Amino acid sequence: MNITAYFNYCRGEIMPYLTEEQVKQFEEQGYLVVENLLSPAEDLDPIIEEYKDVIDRLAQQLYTQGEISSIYADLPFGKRLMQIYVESGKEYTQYFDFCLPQKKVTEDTPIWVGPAVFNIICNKKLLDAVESLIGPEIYANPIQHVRLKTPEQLTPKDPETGRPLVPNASWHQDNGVVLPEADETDMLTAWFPLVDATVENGCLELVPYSHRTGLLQHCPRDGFLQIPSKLFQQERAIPIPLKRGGVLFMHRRTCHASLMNYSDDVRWSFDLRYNPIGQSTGRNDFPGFVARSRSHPETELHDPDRWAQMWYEARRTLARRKENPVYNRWHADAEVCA
Ligand SMILES: O=C(O)CCC(=O)C(=O)O
Ligand SMILES: [Fe+2]
Repeated sequence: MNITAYFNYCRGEIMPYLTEEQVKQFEEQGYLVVENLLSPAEDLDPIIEEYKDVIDRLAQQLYTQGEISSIYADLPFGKRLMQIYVESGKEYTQYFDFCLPQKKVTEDTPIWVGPAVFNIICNKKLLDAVESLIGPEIYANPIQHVRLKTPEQLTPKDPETGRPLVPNASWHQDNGVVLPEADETDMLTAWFPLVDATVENGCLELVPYSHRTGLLQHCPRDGFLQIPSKLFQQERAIPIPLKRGGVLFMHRRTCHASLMNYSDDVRWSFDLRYNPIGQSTGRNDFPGFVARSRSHPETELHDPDRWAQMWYEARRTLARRKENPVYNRWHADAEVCA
């Protein structure tokens, strides 16, 4: 639905959450920052509360295994996580993530699909804003992650390669990580921090208007994808610092990366994705769901337990499969990658 069609639709009974200017900025520049969309106390603190238990269980487990010398119960989440990483020399992102890895899924692959995570995916204010940008039939796309961006100098390194175990997101478009069948999916990224995201602790940076030049070639490098700098105007990049409560919306073709974390604490954020119902999510093996449907509200999922079960079922199915699905379409031997 384009803007005009959408605002005509809204002249009915449902009012758009975002203003016409905001929607226009998103369409023209490929991103939109909405400060204070979420309430830190009502919308974000329940997530932080839930993750306290998650990190507690991890700490107990590692302590029992002799990997760490204390469970660090008194430390806040970020400092506690760093203590665990530094002492064990390992990273545990997957333990906190609400998405499965693309490869090597086993029955024991950790995943955290708790009710506070489900609730934020279905958050009314978030969906109101999403509705203004992609229309009223909203599917929660299963490409969704927690990011625990650790301070540069404390991040454990791979003993063999010397590379940091928590990589920096290099320049990419989110469209570049889906299957080609989802290239025309109107996938919207909603990125928001659980702690204030600053230039110092590694907020995102992006290139306004970069969504207009189509899908760019990505190059596999060290197991990650990166768009060569000659293909876009990296010098036009702007940082997007964001306070708790703010949300950054990005078009699927907006070029973005994350800055280094030079602070002494973890930059903790969520990135969720949504697309209009019926379009390919680009990850067929992962479960999405109808988050909002004005035409068929009875198809909406409201049960956090059912959602968690769907992920456990997907994990079981993937663990039994011999071949891994391949989501990458990019090759390092492409000329532009040289
Ligand atoms: O948070 C990050 O560092 C990377 C996030 C990202 O690339 C995204 O949300 O699409
Ligand atoms: Fe991204």
